Amino acid sequence: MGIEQKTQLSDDERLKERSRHLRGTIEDSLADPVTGAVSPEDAKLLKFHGTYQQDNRDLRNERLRQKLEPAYGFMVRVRMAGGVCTPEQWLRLDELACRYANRSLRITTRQTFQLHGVVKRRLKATIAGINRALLSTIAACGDVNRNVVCHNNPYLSPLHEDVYAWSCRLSEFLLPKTRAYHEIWLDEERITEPPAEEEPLYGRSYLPRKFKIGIALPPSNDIDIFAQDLGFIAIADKNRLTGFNVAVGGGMGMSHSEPATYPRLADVIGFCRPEQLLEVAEAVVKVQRDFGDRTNRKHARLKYTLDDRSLEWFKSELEARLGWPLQAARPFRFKDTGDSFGWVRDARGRWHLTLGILSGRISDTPETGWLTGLREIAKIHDGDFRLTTNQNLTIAGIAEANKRHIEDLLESYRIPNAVQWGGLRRHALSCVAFPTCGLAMAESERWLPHLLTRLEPVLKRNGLEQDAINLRVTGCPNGCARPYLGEIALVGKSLGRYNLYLGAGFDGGRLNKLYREGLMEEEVVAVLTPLIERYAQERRDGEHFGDFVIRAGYVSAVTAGREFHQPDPQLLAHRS
Ligand code: SRM
Ligand code: SF4
Repeated sequence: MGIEQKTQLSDDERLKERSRHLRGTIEDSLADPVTGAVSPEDAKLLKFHGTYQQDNRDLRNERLRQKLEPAYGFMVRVRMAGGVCTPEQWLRLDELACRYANRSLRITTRQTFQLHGVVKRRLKATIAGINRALLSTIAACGDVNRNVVCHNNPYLSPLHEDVYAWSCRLSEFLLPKTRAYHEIWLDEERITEPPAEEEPLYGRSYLPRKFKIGIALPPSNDIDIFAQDLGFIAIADKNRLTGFNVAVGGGMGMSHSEPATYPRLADVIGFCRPEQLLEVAEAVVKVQRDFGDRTNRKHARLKYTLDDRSLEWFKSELEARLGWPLQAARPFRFKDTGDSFGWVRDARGRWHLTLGILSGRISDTPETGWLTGLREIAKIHDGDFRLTTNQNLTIAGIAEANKRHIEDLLESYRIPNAVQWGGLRRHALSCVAFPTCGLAMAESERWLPHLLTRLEPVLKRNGLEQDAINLRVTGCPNGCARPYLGEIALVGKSLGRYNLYLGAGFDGGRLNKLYREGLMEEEVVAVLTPLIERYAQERRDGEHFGDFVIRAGYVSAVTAGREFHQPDPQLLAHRS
């Protein structure tokens, strides 16, 4: 870190540095009975422990009016590499969700669970309970490597299995080493002055910002490899893993009207052998640790380090640290970013069922018994559960003898079969947003069902009901449902208003472009209807919606993150 950077360190950097490896005053904050909140500094440190302080935004104004403090609750995020858990772990999480949270499990876009609405006095019991289930929450959030995501069903072939095993190794390898987590949540003996070497990789200040890694297995790009800070693309020869292409510098987050912030897709910089994967990951993390911007958190992700210093610089810095050059990247091709639903049988005769769960929300409603139904399935299932980064779920490794029983349970609890859904619904993602997300500007998860109900008839009228079009909705521009990779994306601007983006690649290889600003639901439907009609009439054989809107001149193709906010010549021509 240069002297100049050191003197201008952001407040968060100073906090991390003096936090004694993430201890801060969290224990005092938790013990304070006067408030349901923790101190602002501890709220920041808690993220590294896998939990966010939030307040119920539906109640915020009313509580303010009544001069009450906000209805604080904590979101707890589980770290679960590759999104895999056993039936016993499922049952334990379900129990914690019902006892301490809001009776719901939420599958995230990074293949894990979140619990919402845990009050402060229950937080320790919740996190300890997750650990008792042999899961953890450490490093699920914070300026460290987060949950490593990976293609979801390792049983499908030995290759899938290999790739999953690497995601687990990576996740373990990059874990913070601080004992703070064990002291605070698991009652391990306290260290008053932790030694500097407690955190050999991350040091006292951890990373400048969050860091995300994923492993993809072509032709599926279900994990959106190009949205990761660091992506590994598995390369195989005759179903045997030969190594990984290395992709760096992806990220989605941006702010409206701040062109210095933008989504960016990762660049493929070379290839490494499987046994080199951990070394490469460590070196990439260290380059970002040492060169990432610690003065401005809005400019601190790896994507900006790369764009500021150049890809060539990054590659040579990386190779200098490795002491060997990456090999030339190997050819690969992605087909799509979606999940395949329904039943599949593997070579060993075990069954796998992928269920579509709108926005990943598992709770009981008058229509569907998602939570209870899956609980009953977990009680009899002898395989495991695999979450997808598209917020869906595979019940994996079902024994032949159990298949019928599971089918009956799905039917009794009216759990829908996504095979019968339309193509848009099957490819829809939305972030959490209201009422828990403190950054939401508009509804997302709660709006998606309404939006689908409005758009599906338009698609049906045009004979496109079964066509796969990927739709992403978020309540703000931070990009939690990776909206800038949606062929159609709606990004919240203010309550009830959204920016409409069009034209991402169906294979996850191209960003979309702003088409209209500040639309209300009616306007979204009105603007999309003629585009959908034209697509139905004029599309070429196999042409995806995202490609069509570019060929038809609605938006220009974005070829680099830095171009994302540039005025669109197509749009200007369209308007004049
Ligand atoms: Fe996210 C912040 C939810 C995946 C980019 N994200 C948040 C917070 C914690 C809001 C906050 O900081 O107070 C949200 C909590 C909402 C709630 O009530 O639960 C939140 N993010 C989510 C989840 C749950 C969305 C979902 O509906 O599934 C996803 C949890 C993933 C996980 O299990 O780890 C989630 N977030 C993502 C992704 C997608 C991904 O990683 O593949 C992105 C875009 C990729 C990226 O990181 O660039 C993403 N979240 C952000 C950002 C913008 C970061 C940036 O570089 O600008 C923020 C805001 C921030 O960090 O300042 C954010
Ligand atoms: Fe919240 Fe915005 Fe992320 Fe949605 S995209 S969960 S509104 S931070």
